[in-house]
Amino acid sequence: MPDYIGSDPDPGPGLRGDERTVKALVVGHMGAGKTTMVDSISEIEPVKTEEAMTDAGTHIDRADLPDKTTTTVAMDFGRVHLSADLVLYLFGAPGQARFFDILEDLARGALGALVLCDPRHLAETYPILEVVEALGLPYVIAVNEFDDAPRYTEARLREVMGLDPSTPLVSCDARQRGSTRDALIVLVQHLLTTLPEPVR
Ligand SMILES: Nc1nc2c(ncn2[C@@H]2O[C@H](COP(=O)(O)OP(=O)(O)O)[C@@H](O)[C@H]2O)c(=O)[nH]1
Ligand SMILES: [Mg+2]
Repeated sequence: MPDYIGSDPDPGPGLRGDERTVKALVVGHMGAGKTTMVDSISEIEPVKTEEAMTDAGTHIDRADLPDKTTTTVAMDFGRVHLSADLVLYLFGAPGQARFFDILEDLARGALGALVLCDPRHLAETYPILEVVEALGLPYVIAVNEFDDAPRYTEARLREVMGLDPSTPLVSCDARQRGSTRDALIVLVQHLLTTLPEPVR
């Protein structure tokens, strides 16, 4: 696949009428890097719905992220051209279990999902995988390689997350545009191989 994603960082906020659009989700547990990922790749100023985390939420949300002062309460939204006439709309969906109904709403019309996870909190990905699978969305796992996170072999990651051999697994640095682009290319390639041919 040609390296179109992100090749034109400034196509402007408007879209031409002849462009085709693909909707995909970026899902993952809280702190996995969803907002960071959408920020790193979007050609438009990403729409964020971050809210300051309140004391009331500290027992529910992750208390072990002392530097994290905001959390996504509805979604992140970004846009990136996959090619001159193919546009990917990215919806970052909140990871906390109490927002799963939002995830289900966001999944309408989505062709697939990038499931982002932090290797320090692999177990937090299970409930998200359950929802993504229940929604019937094809997905790719992207392990966000945080600096101080353990580096597992692919075999170990697959075993721990119980991944089907056909599910692509990539590692990425969500802060890096090129790395995010590579992960999204794997997702789109996966969608091309899993989605049925369009009816003519
Ligand atoms: N070192 C490192 N930090 C990251 C990476 N991705 C995200 N972060 C940081 O991890 C924190 C949580 O990321 P965020 O995008 O808000 O997670 P979200 O809850 O999934 O939207 C933020 O402070 C990010 O700056 C990464 O790849 N490497
Ligand atoms: Mg977020």
